[in-house]
Amino acid sequence: MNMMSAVRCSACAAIFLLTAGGTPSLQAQAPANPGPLTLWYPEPATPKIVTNRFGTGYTYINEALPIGNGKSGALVTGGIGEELLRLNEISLWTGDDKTGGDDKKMGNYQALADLTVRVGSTNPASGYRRDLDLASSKAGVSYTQDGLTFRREYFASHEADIIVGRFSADHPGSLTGSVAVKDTRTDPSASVTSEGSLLLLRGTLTNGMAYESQVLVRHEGGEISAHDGVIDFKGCNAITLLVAAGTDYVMDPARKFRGENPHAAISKRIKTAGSRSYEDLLAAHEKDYLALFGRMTLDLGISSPEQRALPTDKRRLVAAKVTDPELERLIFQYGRYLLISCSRPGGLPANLQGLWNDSNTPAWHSDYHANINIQMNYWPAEVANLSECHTPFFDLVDSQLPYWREATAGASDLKTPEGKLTSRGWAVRTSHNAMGGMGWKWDKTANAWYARHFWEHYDFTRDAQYLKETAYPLMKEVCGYWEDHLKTLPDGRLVVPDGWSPEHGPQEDGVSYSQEIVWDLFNNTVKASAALGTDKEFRDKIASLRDRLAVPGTGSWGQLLEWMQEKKDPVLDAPNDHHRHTSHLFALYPGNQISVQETPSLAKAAEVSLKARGDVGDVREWSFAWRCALFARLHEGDAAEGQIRRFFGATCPNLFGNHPPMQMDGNFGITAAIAEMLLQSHENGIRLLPALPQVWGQGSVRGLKARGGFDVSMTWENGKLVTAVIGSTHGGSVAVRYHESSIAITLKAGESVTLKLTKNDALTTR
Ligand code: FUC
Repeated sequence: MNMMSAVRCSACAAIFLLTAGGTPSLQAQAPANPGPLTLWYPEPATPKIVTNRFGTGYTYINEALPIGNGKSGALVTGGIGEELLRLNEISLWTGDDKTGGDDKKMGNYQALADLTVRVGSTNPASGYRRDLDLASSKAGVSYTQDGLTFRREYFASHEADIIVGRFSADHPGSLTGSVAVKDTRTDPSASVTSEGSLLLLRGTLTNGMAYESQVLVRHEGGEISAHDGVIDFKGCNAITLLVAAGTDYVMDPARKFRGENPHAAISKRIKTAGSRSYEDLLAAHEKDYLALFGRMTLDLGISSPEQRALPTDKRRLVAAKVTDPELERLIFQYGRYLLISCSRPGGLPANLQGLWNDSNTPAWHSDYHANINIQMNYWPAEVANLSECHTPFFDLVDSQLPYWREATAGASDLKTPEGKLTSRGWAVRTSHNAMGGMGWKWDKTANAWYARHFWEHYDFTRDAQYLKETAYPLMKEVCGYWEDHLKTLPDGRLVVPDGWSPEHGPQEDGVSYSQEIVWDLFNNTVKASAALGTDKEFRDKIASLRDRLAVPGTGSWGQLLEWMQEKKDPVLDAPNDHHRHTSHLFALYPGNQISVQETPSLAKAAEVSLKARGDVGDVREWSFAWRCALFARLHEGDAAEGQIRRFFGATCPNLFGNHPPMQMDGNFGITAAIAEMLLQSHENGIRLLPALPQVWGQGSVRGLKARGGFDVSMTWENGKLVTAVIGSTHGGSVAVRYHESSIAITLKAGESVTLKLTKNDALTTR
């Protein structure tokens, strides 16, 4: 009670920013009606300078609001009198292709440029609001200053492959200022020129990668003039900025990842977009975005007026302590928004920061990280009905294979138990870029974990052609690697030699993480081969290898063992081991080797381990997301919801995950975990509301996806299912479960069925 009133107090108070150095002071107020899927703030992003082990820099990425079209994006800071957009292009990387595992040679994901718009004055402003509306994929800034109300609107159009910004005011002719673009590097090769209404930034990175950004400034009323890399505008009614960016990167190993200089394509894009009206660009953007985002709706209950009145940065901190169902809905949809905004077919996959970056030496290079992170980025893709957004991950993996194969074949760390160099398949290091280059340390079973994503895409979509042409060949190749690399123990069991439970404990044989991931590969490959009706002999061989794999054991305090032998150690494998990774619980989630229904005693051991791991100490934003999904798989809804609250406590003001520093995997992971609380389909059937917490007594969801090509919508009241509508894309039979009740349904392609509960809580179609 005390906490809420303190919060109410700070929310209702007018906020004054008294600033030094000429920035304006600001009087802000809560907006009259923030939309339910809107992040909003009564002040501009106020980045600070921080120093951490990755360097010193500003924290734009913690504060600014992200927009993205899958390839390029911006962080919107919303300054008064001076707007700063940090621009990004997802392929802009330093580093090389053949790096020999050297992190430095692998390079860094780069920030592209700073786009600055000076407008109005530095006088005090009132009624300030900066927001991001997930329902329409638009960011906005508005405030009143000098008797004028200024408004800015931003969106990143996938359809037109540009970023659009529009500046307006409520009196004609009142926009006067300038637009400038600046490279974020001190590289002498970068140049900015302006001509007519166009700004042009071009540069070349040290690895030879050419990059470019063009900004077209359109004005309504007044006049514009270009000089010295700047465009001035004077007395305008409105200004529209069209921003296009690109590099000469291509996801093609045969061309060593380099294609055409981007200039011609960007010029064409700007010309095409420049001939369209703002309204037309916006309408096309919303249509394109909603075709993905609009597939799902979620309602987890109603928040209090006090919670609703809080700006997002303050609200998240309260939501870490007291359930805020509308903010929990928002964080679910934020993961979907972010995935749509940074991972579209034909582009690169989401990296550690999605596609947003405010630094040229970002944390962990803002790379592709293979021991949990890139996988977690894609956990929500299928279940949260964004299957297309999964494909950049597959394309990237496919494009890296020639390099990964070559590096694997030459790696003395990856010799077979007979001491031979690898001759089949590939492995991947924990860090990699998108140009064949890899950094820190082999993650020996990441190949199999990557393969799981290929299988899952098929399992959810039932796209047989994709299975045959893309997923199965890759899975088979990884099986080949493991056929050659497993070691036989004297008792005949098979173990992964010299594995590591990331990033924890010693390297040794038969680590649970490695065993479970290889089991998962073999199990999925057997299913894939059966689904295709092919390779019977190979399938039987893989099935028998799977059945000989050492299975994680249980330990002296009932825990699931993280290593083959229980450690006699004060921390490792002890009840007070709070390490951030829950690697040995892979089999519970995202894997399915352990489940409440099929392996209850191992599920119990996993529960003991999970509870001991706890949520204090070395726990990160992504750890909470994983723990949330693990509790969901154990059907412990209240504990899972507790992890969503803990996740809020590990977010930045803009709700990006805060490891620290900022990291995006947790945003995607929490979306997947919330989906898992509502629907599961890993146990050979569909389970409805398996982990509904008490605090979500009433709600509904539309458009979740289940394995087998099913979609599921549900309503519930008083913590109990009311209706479930199950549709099938490809036709098929499935067992549907709700608590102790089960019903078998068979649907034709395109058909759906409505399920209800009888008086005895049994599922029925009548
Ligand atoms: C893994 C984690 C770290 C961090 C890094 C990017 O290695 O262990 O916590 O998330 O990835």
